[in-house]
Amino acid sequence: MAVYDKYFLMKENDVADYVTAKMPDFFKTPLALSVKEIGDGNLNYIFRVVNETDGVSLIVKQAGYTLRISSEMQISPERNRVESEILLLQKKYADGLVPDVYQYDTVMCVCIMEDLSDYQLMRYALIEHKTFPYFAEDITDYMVNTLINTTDIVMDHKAKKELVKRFINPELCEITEDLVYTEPYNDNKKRNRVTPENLKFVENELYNDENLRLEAAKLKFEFMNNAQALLHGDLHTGSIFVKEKAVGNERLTRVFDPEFAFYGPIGYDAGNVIANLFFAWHNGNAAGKKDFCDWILTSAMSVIDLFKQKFLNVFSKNATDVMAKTDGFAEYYLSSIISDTAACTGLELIRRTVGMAQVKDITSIADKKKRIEAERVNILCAKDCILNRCSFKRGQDFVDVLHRALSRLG
Ligand code: SR1
Ligand code: MG
Repeated sequence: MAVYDKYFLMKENDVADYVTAKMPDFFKTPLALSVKEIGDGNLNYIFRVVNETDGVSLIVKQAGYTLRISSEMQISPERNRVESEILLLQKKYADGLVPDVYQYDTVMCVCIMEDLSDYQLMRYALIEHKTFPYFAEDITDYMVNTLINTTDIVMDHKAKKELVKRFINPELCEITEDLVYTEPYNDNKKRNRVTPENLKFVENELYNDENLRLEAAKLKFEFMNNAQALLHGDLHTGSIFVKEKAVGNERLTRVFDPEFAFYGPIGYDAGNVIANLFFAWHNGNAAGKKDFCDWILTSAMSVIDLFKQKFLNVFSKNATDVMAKTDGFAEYYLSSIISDTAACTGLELIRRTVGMAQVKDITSIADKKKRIEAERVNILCAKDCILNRCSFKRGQDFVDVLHRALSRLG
């Protein structure tokens, strides 16, 4: 039997042997393992392994040296270790909201984890215009518990610095620094993908707007230097599973894929959630799904308002830092998170509209005119979020900004 003491990138027909060697007691005999590669993300290979005898299954996730999205992009597969350790840590803070990790292997860069195939990827569910009434509750539980509990507000400062060190994640951060905080404002690596009919609009509104570029530059250095909390780092709707009906007391929302995790500004995670709800709104709007669009906006508003409410609760229960407990500090700290959230909503809206990694919610809008308009609204809305970030205080402000952009386009 192979010992797997040297890395190689597995193909479907390598995985059954690997799993049998690594987890000999997981499956009952007789073994009839079927393996299918089901990944459709930008980076890794995901194998679903099912024992056809009784339907018991698991997921094998392996990182390669090059990315799926581009063989020219090389990144250490060590990201698999980051992801596995983060999921184990997050289970402590947000049990039931992340997949269980069974084991990980730092030689083969593999994580073996719970199969969540009875859930649906949230982005795809939203493209089918399904609604999830519990989403705002669940995602704010996840955000508040994983974020504030890893800050200096709650943690012993030396223990927190150990986590900063352990999850420094420079290569994955560099992708974000390039794709989110740099290229959308100048196309310096010529990797942007702009819809031809919007080229002039993008040049005027993004590439030639010096004021916007200055604000994006300030935010980039905030991202790189504000080690506030242990972020998910890529909290879009393609990193979230959802289902409509729970079995037993399971949660309807599960957050996975935290390989971009590092210590950064909390608003980065929160802004990703809001922007990706807006993408789904555009998809629903283009299809004339009014109820769906209303639900999206109500959810975006609730995400902000519930986050604020829960944040203050956890703060008052868990804060340990003596100075942080000073009257008024929690509100001051939270208000800067909400401004960062507005800014990061804007950054995500822009980068998914003109950058290298786009989202199906927008690219699958078949009506050309509607897609062009959706892209323009994203850009106008994003600029408002970035340039006026300090005026964002509550959920309603995040709904108003989308309406302002829609009315500016006429
Ligand atoms: C090169 S990776 C492109 C994008 O995919 C990931 O999900 C991140 O969002 C990253 O920016
Ligand atoms: Mg991902």
